[in-house]
Amino acid sequence: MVGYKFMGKAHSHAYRDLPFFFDTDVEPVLQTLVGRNQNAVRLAAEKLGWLSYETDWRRLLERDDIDVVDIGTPNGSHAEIAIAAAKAGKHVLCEKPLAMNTLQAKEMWKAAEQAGVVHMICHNYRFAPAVQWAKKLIQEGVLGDIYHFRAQYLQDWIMDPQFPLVWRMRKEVTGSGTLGDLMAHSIDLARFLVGEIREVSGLLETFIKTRPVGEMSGGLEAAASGGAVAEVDVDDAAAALARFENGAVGVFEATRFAKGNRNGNRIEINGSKGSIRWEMDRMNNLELYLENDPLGIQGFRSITCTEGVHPYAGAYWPAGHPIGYEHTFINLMHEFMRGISGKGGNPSPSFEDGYRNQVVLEAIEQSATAGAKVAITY
Ligand code: 4PW
Repeated sequence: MVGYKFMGKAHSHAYRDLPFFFDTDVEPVLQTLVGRNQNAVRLAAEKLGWLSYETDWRRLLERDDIDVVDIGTPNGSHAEIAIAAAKAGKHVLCEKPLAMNTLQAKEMWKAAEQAGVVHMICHNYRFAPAVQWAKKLIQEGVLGDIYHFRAQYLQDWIMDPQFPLVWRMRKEVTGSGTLGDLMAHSIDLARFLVGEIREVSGLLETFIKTRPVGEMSGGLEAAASGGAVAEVDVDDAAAALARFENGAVGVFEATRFAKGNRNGNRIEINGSKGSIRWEMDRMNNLELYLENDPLGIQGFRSITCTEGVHPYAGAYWPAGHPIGYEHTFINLMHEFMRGISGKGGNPSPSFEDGYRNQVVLEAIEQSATAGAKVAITY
């Protein structure tokens, strides 16, 4: 695993807990954790349960005892690590967004395919049982024809103008701001639940133009490093309108400036026969409205997706006992391990999904710059 902060912790935990809940032919061994700062990576390796640590990811590639490379680094280094790992015959899991641009993303996908390794991008939210259940209902036609997809991904952690300019706000390291960090998840949910997007109109805004330079100090906390101030060159907020190939329309909103919304990841889908709503704050619940319910008792019902029948839910606790954010990663890693064990082909979301997602992100950016809608071609 390369990287040991927020995502490094989430992934390490998922690998450790995976065999606890799922029977699997392939069991993860937490072999080596990689980070540039020797002291910090040593401490992280101890805390997160890794057998050893390294300061250069390239050393992993020569080793026969490494089968998988998991990339939880800032976005700018994803492509180099993933391509080298795939060429060395390692299966690769990579954090989102897959790359800095579509060119890199395609190279990553092609390199993984050509090497014949298993590849996945870490869009964990689609692994909430309620989201998987929504997919099943849509596939079975329960909602009828889909007209609308609506998504909001709202956070508020950088609203203080003194909040430092960390890597998530530096274009050369991150590619984009809320667009790639947050809206990428909504695009993944849209593609998973509704289908491919064929056209977008985008809008990007940066509210705070300069910030003191600093580093992440924890999950989403930061510390300023000296008095320097620098320009913010990524978006603080992003919005997009979309047309899907199946005729549905989409409205997407992502921001780090929605006071009170800590990790407000929400979707609503409206079809000819019903609607669904899901939000991360109540991740085990799926709201469902069906037009065929008898008059007088029609309304959104809240399905608690903690029964054995709900995807992944049965692997954890007896019916009715909820799971959380960390379990979305465990479910994803379970699919990754199944892929490695040769079951069910390459799992989704794959690097191809990451590439297609990146195409949409790039089109939104182009549209925002040009002030015109952009057609999507893959
Ligand atoms: O899933 C989210 C992200 O993609 C996380 O909750 C935080 O915000 C960390 O990065 C983004």
